[in-house]
Amino acid sequence: MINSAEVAYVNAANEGEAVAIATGATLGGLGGIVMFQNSGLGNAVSPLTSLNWVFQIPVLIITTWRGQPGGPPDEPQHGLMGSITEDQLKVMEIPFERFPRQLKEVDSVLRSACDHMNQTGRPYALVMEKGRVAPTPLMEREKLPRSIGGIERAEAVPAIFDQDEVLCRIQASVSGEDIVVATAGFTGRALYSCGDLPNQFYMVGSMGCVSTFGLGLALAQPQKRVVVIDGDGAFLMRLGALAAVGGEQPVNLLHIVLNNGVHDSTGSQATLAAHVDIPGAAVACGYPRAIDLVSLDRLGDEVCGRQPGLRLLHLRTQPRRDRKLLRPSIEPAAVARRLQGFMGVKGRAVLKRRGRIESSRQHDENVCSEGVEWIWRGPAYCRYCSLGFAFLLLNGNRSSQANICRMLEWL
Ligand SMILES: Cc1ncc(C[n+]2csc(CCOP(=O)(O)OP(=O)(O)O)c2C)c(N)n1
Repeated sequence: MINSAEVAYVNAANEGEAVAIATGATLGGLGGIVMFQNSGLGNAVSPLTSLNWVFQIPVLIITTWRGQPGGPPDEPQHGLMGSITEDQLKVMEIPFERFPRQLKEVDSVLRSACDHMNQTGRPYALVMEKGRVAPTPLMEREKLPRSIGGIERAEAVPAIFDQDEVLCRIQASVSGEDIVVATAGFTGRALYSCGDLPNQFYMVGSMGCVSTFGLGLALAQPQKRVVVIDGDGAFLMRLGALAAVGGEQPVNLLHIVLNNGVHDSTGSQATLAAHVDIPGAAVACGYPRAIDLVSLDRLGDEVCGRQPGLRLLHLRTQPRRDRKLLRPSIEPAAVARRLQGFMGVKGRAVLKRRGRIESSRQHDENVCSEGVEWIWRGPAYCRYCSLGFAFLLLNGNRSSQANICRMLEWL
């Protein structure tokens, strides 16, 4: 799968982030599959229980079975996890079966998986015993060039904004075509209070997964921009997410971090943000640009400007005075279906063969979304225009294309 040109393989630093990316991709219309060693099943529990289950967004999980009882001898660290792998899946209400032993079994296994995912909207797992797949050399993946951007530091003393004002400004500044995803706790509820819209997604749990979920959505929906609103506590909870997002550099993702220095939603305990350079961390993880914002007007400009290029906006906000925020009256699963309707995605589980190659072919008219002429030259991946596996060549010259695309990021 990692080598396949038909699969958009995304690397994650943590199994939970992998689940969140695949979940965003599934919601956006691609079939999300997650592969990991069973040692990492625990890392995936938060999104599996409070994102997939709640919003009814299925992913297919392929987990190895190290430490399988009765299986070949294994290392001590796999013993307990090996013996509880099946129970963990059962407790999370994730049906599973063994990973197929022979090619001829694959169709029926996938049929059971798809039937379950389509009927329930929830994940299905394949548990892979040792020796089920043959070793295969991995192809070298194209490496992204180091980011050429940088950090824009606040020249003035950073203002401390009111969260409601910030969220309502973001809502007013996005285009009607953008998708807005808000992190767990007060942020989603406050965005809902600014106005409930079909392009909005309120995370209710899976703290720390908002940017990776947004990454999956952004990859699945290259024509739309995804605006992710994060909290400092959530951002710090899964710092590995930065590396996953920075590794892909989706040009249609805008990551906004509202830093109030506390876990406001759960009693205002301090986060560790006071000694963390949030924009610096983003740029260190591959974000081309990160900005410390000191004015709401600049926020509006940044949000409504349609400059391509992954960027992070960092704002300081006050802990809330009004703590009696309404919870969305719309159920999470209905929010997910509504967003799918907004994106024109049908059905819940879309485990059909549709990867970036197909989505990039939407651009097969010699003009990329940024208006640059290009020539289809077979499968590869343009990092600059987020056109999926389209390898862009301008006048047959790869580097001039890359430069033009880079310039476009800065327009
Ligand atoms: C894995 C996980 N741990 C804890 C929680 C409970 N929780 C929900 S929101 C929240 C605080 C989030 O803090 P932050 O991101 O700084 O946002 P703020 O509450 O300040 O708006 C916590 C701890 C959760 N939903 N998931």
